[in-house]
Amino acid sequence: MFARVLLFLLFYSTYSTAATVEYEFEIDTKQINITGNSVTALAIADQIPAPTLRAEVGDVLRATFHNRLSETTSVHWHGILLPGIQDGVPYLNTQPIPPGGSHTFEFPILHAGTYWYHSHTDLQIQKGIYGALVLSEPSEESQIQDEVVLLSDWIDDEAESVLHNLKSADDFYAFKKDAVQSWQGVIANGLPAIRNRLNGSYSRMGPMDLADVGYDAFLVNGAQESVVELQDRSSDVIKLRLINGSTSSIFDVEYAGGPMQVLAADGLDIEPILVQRLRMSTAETYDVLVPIEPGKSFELRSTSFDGTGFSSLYVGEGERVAAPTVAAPNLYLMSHGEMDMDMFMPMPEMEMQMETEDHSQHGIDHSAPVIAHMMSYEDIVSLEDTSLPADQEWRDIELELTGNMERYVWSFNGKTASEDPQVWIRRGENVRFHLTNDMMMHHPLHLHGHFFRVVNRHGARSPLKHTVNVPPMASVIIEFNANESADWLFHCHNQFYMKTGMNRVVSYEGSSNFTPEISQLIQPYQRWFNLNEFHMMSSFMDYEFALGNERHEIDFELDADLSDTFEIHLTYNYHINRFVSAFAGVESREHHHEDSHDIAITGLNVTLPMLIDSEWRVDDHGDFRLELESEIPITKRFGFDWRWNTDNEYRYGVNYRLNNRWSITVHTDTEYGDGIGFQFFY
Ligand SMILES: [Cu+2]
Repeated sequence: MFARVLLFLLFYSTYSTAATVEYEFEIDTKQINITGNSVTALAIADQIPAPTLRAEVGDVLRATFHNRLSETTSVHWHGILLPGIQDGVPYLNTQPIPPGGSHTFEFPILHAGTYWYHSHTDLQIQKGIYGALVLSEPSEESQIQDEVVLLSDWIDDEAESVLHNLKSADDFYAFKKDAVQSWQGVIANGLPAIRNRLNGSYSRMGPMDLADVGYDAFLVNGAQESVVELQDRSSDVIKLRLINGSTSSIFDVEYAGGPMQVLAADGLDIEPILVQRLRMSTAETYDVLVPIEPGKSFELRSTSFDGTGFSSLYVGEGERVAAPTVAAPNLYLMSHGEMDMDMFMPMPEMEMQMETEDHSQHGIDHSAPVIAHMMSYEDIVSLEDTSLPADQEWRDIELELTGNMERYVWSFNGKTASEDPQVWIRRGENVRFHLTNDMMMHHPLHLHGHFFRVVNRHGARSPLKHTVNVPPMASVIIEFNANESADWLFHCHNQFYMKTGMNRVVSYEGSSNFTPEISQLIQPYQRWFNLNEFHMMSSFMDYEFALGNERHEIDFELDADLSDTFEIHLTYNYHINRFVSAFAGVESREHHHEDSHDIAITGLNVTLPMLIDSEWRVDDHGDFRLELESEIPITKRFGFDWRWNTDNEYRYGVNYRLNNRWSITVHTDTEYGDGIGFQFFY
């Protein structure tokens, strides 16, 4: 009875205090200086991150944005349930905000939790358009201080040129990050590393790296180092609302003051768990309680999981206590099939944790085991039964997470969004996505407008989330109640994977508004990329040009010496899959006035085991030729490359890399002889 009265009061108070919470902001450029260079970023209300928006369940949030940029923009509300038209995906749900234009979002707040909002246009998240969204229950009044911790990644380069660089060379940033996977490194790591490399190459997988972009900095609340000042409260803990608002980073988060008690995942409360080091994938949120101590300043360190850097948040003022340094992973010893599993603290450490004094009613329960490093979702337990309605039909959808690292094209089931834009579901179904990652990169996948169950060993109490990471070579099952209508995006939240094809529109039969015209409009603004590579040698020059999208590519190659020999190729290539492309074109050549011809050519390019590129071609005289080539990184800077064909023509030589783009090269060639010079690409 008492509970019922309380419930009534709660409801009544919700009802009576319901308000319209209004925000009004401008979106404009902003000069910022993270690395020592002043660069132009994008900001909401002149702030990076954008202001934290707060509202209570039962409120109506009304937010107006004025676009002062010279490009369109948009605002998406990540992780919350709201009417589709307010979801903010340009063209699909909400019209983009044109330059000089404005847009007002207005929607009721249906549930509490930690969420965020960000641009869904191009790569604008990378330039600063993201902020926290904190929703609370109206009755919530806490003695515990509550702080937003918004993690992100920063690079001075234009986001578009980062994408171009990733398209140009699959290891473009490996050099910057000092993560070139050379044979010197393989051998230094002994037999397991050699076996790894040989196995990987044999199955045609390039050397493993965890992150593609070499960032200049990692940020917490907009800076590499931030401080939370403690308020004068009675509690000996503080609540941190962790948000991974990065563009393409995954963080390992650790607190210097002891294990964190994780209270909520992706905004929803879970059975509290103690975690020493918490892996946060792109776009996830976690609420944690951490202990505080007067006179101490504990570090919360968020390390990019490729080990290239971290941000530091100091909680409290006083004697600084650093969090441990997370050792950079040894990529040579990481096998392609390695699974990420949660690791528990060994017993002695657990006992140590248990010895610490017991905390007050708001404190942290130290009798529970501590997860040393939480990397999967197996230990997350929902507070309630999350089973889907038993009387609904099931629909199973297989989505393989596929891609081509070399060409930097990402897809589901081998098809980019432009080739296969839609997944169909029906209202009133239980929809189950079987997500299988065939690749060696992590894919944090996000479904708009729904919470889904991440099926784990806790069965009926599998947790609900809006973003789920699928690690390399792993499978994850998610399922949700199809209780919405129209169209919602499902995509990889790594913005570079998303913008190169890894997204789908989930459409409800009968209410979808998705048309081929909209499909065209929501495609990435840039689908065609060009690559130019020059060899300027003492004995010859070679120029290669490629212009390609996900599937089609025009290739041009000219090599010539300074007198009487040249060769020109012009071909059209159709990329069938990651390993095979078909081509047709022309070759024109003149060799020392003797051997000259103009021929039509056609054939296949096939990536062979050991990562050898092969070209199988016939010409219009019926002559067959097989050409093989590959590149072998000997050290970080030295590389060896070779090509040979069945006409017994060959070229081989060594390169010394000066930086990402420039190398000094020494080569010998059957047609042109020996030479020394430069190699350059852009
Ligand atoms: Cu998002």
